[in-house]
Amino acid sequence: MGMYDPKPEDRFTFGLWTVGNAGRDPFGEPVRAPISPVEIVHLLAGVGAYGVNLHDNDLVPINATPVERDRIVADFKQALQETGLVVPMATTNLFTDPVFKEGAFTSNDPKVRAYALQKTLRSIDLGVELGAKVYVFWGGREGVETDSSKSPVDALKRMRDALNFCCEYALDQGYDLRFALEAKPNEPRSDLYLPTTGAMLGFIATLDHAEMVGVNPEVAHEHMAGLNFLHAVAQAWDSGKLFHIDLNDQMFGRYDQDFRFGAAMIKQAFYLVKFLEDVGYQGSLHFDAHAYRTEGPEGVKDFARGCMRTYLILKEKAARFKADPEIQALLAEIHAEDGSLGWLAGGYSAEKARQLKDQAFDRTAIAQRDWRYERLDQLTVEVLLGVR
Ligand code: GLT
Ligand code: MN
Ligand code: MN
Repeated sequence: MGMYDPKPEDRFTFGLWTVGNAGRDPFGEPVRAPISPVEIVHLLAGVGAYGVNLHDNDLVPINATPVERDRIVADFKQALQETGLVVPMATTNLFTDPVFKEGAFTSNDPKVRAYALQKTLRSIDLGVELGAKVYVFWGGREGVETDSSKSPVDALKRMRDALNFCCEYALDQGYDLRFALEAKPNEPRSDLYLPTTGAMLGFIATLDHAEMVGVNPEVAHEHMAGLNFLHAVAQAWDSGKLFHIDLNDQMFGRYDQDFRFGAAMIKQAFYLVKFLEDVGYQGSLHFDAHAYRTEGPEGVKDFARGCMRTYLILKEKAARFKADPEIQALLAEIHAEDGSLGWLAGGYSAEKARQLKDQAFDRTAIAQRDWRYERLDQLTVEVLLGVR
């Protein structure tokens, strides 16, 4: 077993839709033969993944009869049993079918909103039946091309009503389930509501059961918005809301790329892995990406192995960063404090405010400080480039 080979305790998961992606894009037909959910489970077990996640319709086609549904689910469960793979997360497809072209929970049509809710309740049942503990909401069609079509405030109210309903349902059923909201700025709509992880965090605070709702940040989605993914993840962590994470890669300013983890912006991927390992994030490490359209069945495995391998390599680089004496000496210097302002710690008091207003600061002397971040960053790059 090589040091970068994935083990179950690494908690690496893939969606059925990721390794199962057939390579259709807006300009071209699929390039790979479809793989059945049972085959995907075996493929993932073969490359060393821990779990598999799914939308309702990745497993059960939208037109399946109840009898067909039960047979499909039974076959899938058997594959899970044979391989030891688990289903930590499930979600609803509220974006593929034409019924959702104008939105799902936020649609102007009450029938569409009710159908979206019905589909979600059924899909929650399916997810729980398969063992999922996290349920993701990605509102792929919750947005607009033209803002003359609906009020964004109404859209938020509808979204809130739907999530409150789902929370109550899960509680009513006694499900051990937490919800994770996934933001994306655009695609497939021109503008999606709640476009960033930060927006989701603000919205969650307005829900009736905020305690059971967190976020599922995705690298590509924050990068599409030109944002620093690490900072989004850190805010989610700080709020106790990092329930799940979607790992992939994406260049800024491009189409929705969903690249293999670490394929595009390696330094950002490094800081992310370092953060997740440093804080001790214990949730799934889910790869929401797909193989290049140039790839066949072997390339799909290369893609899946590559995601996990890069994570483990970056984890090892993070350990190297921490063990590097020169980096640590620089960091010690950067973070050193002389303790002279210790009296200011621990929050406000009238006395502290008075004392602070009287404190003399030698701005010129303070500004003399030389931070050495050029050296620090170069050392970081050298760790990544494998020369330290
Ligand atoms: C879709 C999307 C992803 C979401 C998935 C969950 S499906 O592929 O691009 O980012 O996480 O609905
Ligand atoms: Mn995603
Ligand atoms: Mn995505």
